[in-house]
Amino acid sequence: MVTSPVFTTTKSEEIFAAAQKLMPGGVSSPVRAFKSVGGQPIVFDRVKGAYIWDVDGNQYIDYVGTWGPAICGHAHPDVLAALHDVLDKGTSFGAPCYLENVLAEMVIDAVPSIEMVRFVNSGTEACMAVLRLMRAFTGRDKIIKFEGCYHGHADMFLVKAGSGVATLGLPDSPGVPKAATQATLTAPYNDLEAVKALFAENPNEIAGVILEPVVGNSGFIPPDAGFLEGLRVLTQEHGALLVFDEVMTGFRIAYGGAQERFGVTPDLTTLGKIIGGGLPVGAYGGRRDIMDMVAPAGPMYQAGTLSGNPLAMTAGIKTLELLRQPGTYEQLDRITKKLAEGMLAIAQETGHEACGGQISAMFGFFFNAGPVHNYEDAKTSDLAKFGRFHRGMLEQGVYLAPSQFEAGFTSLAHTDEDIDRTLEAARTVMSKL
Ligand code: KE4
Repeated sequence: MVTSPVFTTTKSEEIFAAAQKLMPGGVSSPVRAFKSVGGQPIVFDRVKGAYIWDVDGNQYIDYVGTWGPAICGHAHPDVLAALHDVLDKGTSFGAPCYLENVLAEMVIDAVPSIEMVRFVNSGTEACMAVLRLMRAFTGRDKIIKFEGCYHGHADMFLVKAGSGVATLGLPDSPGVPKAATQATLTAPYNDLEAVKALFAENPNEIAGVILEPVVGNSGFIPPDAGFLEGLRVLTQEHGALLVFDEVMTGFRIAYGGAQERFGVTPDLTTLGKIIGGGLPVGAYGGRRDIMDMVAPAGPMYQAGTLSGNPLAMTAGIKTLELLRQPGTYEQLDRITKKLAEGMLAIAQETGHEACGGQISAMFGFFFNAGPVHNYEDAKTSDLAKFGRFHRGMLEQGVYLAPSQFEAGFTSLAHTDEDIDRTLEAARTVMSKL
């Protein structure tokens, strides 16, 4: 582990200052601006395995993994080699390509709910499309989402959303017309009674319920025992669809996603991140009778110029091939458990209230006595302390998600030494927080 003798971010500062004149906030996505943790956003130069190098030459152990896709480690040699092999055949066809069949078959084989799948270019697109499909299939308009869950930035979902919306403390984004969100009902996560009440108040009007089966966008919040099962029963009782947004959890919580791990099969699932292996991909899929409504098989329209492009398919195929190797998820669970348990133990030893945990390669903790069952609980965390902790860890060569309302991600590239080094850094920082 080498960080520059004196932690300097001079080049990051120069580049970021120029970026702010060119792009709103200097970034291509808000959370990258470090608004909620303060300090100088880090400009990356290159990534490899579990590590990042910034433009000032500082090296970091990375627990963001480009927000999930780098689960096999950044710039995995097998993924890069596979891309090199197909690059000369072209980057986009805008026409059927055998590689789409290959990745589709892998997704269908892996994810319990998916009998047919449509590829798109981001998680946002996948969630937009699945919302339209829920409404098209049921003939109903209203949906239920959960406070603090994030399903991309489409208008209908920017209601008490998580991730960057929560990070920036935005009530609901300006520019979203009331008409776009008046059919979006919300309930606290893990609150089955609130969902029952919404169904009672809106009989035969709710197309479905969409949720993160393990929340990563309010910070890390797992489902309470019985919550997912309860939603499955409730939606069936009311002729509504159950949709798992597994853009973040898909192929991370288990090879078959949270639905495999928790044994609850939704009607529809959205995917993204990992299935693109670092290139832009999203997908939605589910029961064949529902997916048969999607154009041109059916009347529900959805399209995309770069959907299913050969490069993204190739990176996704190779990534899933690596993940389906025996022992993958045992390794991810072991290394992440060591990290999460170590962090909480150190917080306690150094006198800080903290709670959190991990499931497979997804983790998180709050500076909060806990327990944290939902977004309201998460918001009572000590955000200022999280900001100081984040800065301190950066200076120790550890890159954590720059927001209390994000989850952390490990990869197959993280070693025991990396975890030990991270915990040593956490002890140094927490003892001075
Ligand atoms: P994208 O449009 O960013 O590919 O996916 C949107 C999305 C949908 N559903 C879930 C559960 C998600 O976590 C996301 C995106 N996640 C954020 C991180 N919390 C992406 C990072 C960012 O917005 O910059």
